[in-house]
Amino acid sequence: MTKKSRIDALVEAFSSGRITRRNFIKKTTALGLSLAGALSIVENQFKWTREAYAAQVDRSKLSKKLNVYNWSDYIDEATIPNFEKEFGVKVNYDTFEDNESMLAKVQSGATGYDVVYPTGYMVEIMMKEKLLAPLNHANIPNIAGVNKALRNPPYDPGMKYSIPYQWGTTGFGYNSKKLTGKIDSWNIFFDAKYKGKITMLDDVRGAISVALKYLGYSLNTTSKKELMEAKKLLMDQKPLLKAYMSAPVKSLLISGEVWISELWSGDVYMAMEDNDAIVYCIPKEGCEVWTDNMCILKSAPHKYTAEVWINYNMRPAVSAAVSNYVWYATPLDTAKPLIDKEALNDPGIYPPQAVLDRCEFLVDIGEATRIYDEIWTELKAL
Ligand code: N2P
Repeated sequence: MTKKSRIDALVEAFSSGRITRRNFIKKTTALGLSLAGALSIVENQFKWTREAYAAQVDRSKLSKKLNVYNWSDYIDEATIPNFEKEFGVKVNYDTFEDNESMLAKVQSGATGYDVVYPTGYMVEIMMKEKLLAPLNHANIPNIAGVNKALRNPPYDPGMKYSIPYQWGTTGFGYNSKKLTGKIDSWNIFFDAKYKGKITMLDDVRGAISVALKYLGYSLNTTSKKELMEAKKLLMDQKPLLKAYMSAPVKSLLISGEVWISELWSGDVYMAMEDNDAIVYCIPKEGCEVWTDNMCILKSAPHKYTAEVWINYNMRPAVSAAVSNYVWYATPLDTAKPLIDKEALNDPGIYPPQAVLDRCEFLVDIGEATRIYDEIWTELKAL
């Protein structure tokens, strides 16, 4: 490789966030580029983002308040206070634990919510139900920082109604002091020796996905036969479960009361902060990979302020602060240089492509939703 092409490769690595600004300067100057030269490349790469941040907010159009409905444990402590201080807008912040209950609440009518955070398949459902407002990208210039691979998701090509907030996987957390031997499969969820120590997500698609992946099926199957097999497996599993429980299970994992939990990547890493025996696993059979998205409801009372909120959340420093706090992955190339190296280099948080290839995004399964719902109702009633 010539010096020039090595420098070009570094420019590419820097602009896509694979190496930090500091490393970029160190490596290019080691290759003989002058410091001024390296700095001007850095400047250029970030010119468009700087211009984007400077996009003027029309303060006269801001509302006094903004109503935000997000997943629990999914924001940095400073995100809201900083926004309130900078824009003089009071943020009313409510949380939910699963997509379906968020949808039910929104469908129930006048919630007053402006911004909601559905997972990709739920964006699809909410678009079909005409619950979302199109986004005015002119008010969200930081959209330019979204990673190429995430700009045209199948449920919303071009991000017309949804902008990725964070992404992650739905594998499991386990207590490595209690479980011995090789742990790399969903099989432990069906092992009677862990009776009473297992939890699954309290969420229809999340729970059924485990059985489908364990059986080698797609987690978007609409085959009645495959779904009935999954149902049988889950019915037999139910006596082994401590509970169906989502984000709140973290405290039980930390205390050691629960040893095995189907759970989202970042939530497992949050639990790890308080108990270093906890390990996150993306099982060999594969699992769900997802993006959660910022969307504005069609019924939003404060649409412009909602766009200002979304744009604020897409500032590299704001997005990176969230990721660094909740251990999920940022969808923004522009935020990557600000992500803690410990997280960036952790394959449980930013899995290598070969691992992602085993994972699937959920899609809206249309008519088959009824079968999933029936299975779920029976399981919960058992
Ligand atoms: C954060 C919840 C992540 C949601 N606590 C999974 N889609």
